[in-house]
Amino acid sequence: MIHRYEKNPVLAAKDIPYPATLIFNAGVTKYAGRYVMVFRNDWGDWKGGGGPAGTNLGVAYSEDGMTWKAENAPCWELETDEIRRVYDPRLTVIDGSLYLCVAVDTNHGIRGGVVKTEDLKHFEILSMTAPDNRNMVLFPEKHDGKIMRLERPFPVYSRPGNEDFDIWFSDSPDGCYWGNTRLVLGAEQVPWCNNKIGPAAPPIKTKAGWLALIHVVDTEPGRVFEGWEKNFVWTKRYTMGLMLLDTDEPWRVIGMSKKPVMIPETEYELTGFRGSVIFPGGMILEDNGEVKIYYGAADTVECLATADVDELIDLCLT
Ligand code: BMA
Repeated sequence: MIHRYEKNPVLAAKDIPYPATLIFNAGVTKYAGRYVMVFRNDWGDWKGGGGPAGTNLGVAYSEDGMTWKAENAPCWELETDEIRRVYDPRLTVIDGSLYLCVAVDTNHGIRGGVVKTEDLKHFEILSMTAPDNRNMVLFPEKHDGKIMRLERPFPVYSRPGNEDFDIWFSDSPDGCYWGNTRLVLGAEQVPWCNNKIGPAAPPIKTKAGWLALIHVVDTEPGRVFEGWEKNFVWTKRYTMGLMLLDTDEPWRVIGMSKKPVMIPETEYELTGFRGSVIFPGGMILEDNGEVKIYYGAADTVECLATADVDELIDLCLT
């Protein structure tokens, strides 16, 4: 039902005309007549087990969503006395304006940033959540005049298990002030999850409701995956799931895939900085009903898969 693009990955370090090592977890949308991708670039000697020299965001453009060309320089690198880096961008166009949600590592925790840009050169941070929160995505339409988002705070003291992190909803009149916060989906509601879940790509509007990708994490005692980090044993598997949200009350789940929609299987998903990771960040619905899904694979390269929108909806409802 999900078809991996035969020329995967669509973007990798070799395609980037500046220092680049891990190219992954991109946001993708259509903006100003083109496909636009903003990707995460962790550069430095990762394969030797060293740490990152830095993380920046880069931009690539495409005419068909399959063949991408990166710009000559990174588009955004944010480092201040307090902020260490921005990463894992998700893109949404609302009323003709381009927004990014980013994860922001700070000296006092991980925060979710909502950012507006017109040209992908200048970035205005509209708001940042309190820590810890990330994996935020915006809906492409306002509801009752409000911008809507899904987000994934990560409470460490108050959940009984190990990283039982859930998906939440909130909305805002302006992108600055957020409220109306509601639980959308608990990690325990996803049958194949025994760790955490998070929003993946910004939802797309369908006749059946808002179709939203999620990432779902599972672990098993003794199961270890490929990883490049020295002195760190990587044990988590990241799979892809789907949920369907009510059109008028988008915090209400009306359907969900009962099994993973995509599991790491190919060499480029199993092998890399962190093997067995599929981390979707972009989803585009084409006029003919094809859905393009963009995902980071093994935290190392950016990949594409396609599916039929009606089949994805069926997966949520059966
Ligand atoms: C999450 C984030 C993502 C990453 C994933 C798998 O916690 O750090 O950026 O892709 O882990 O390593």
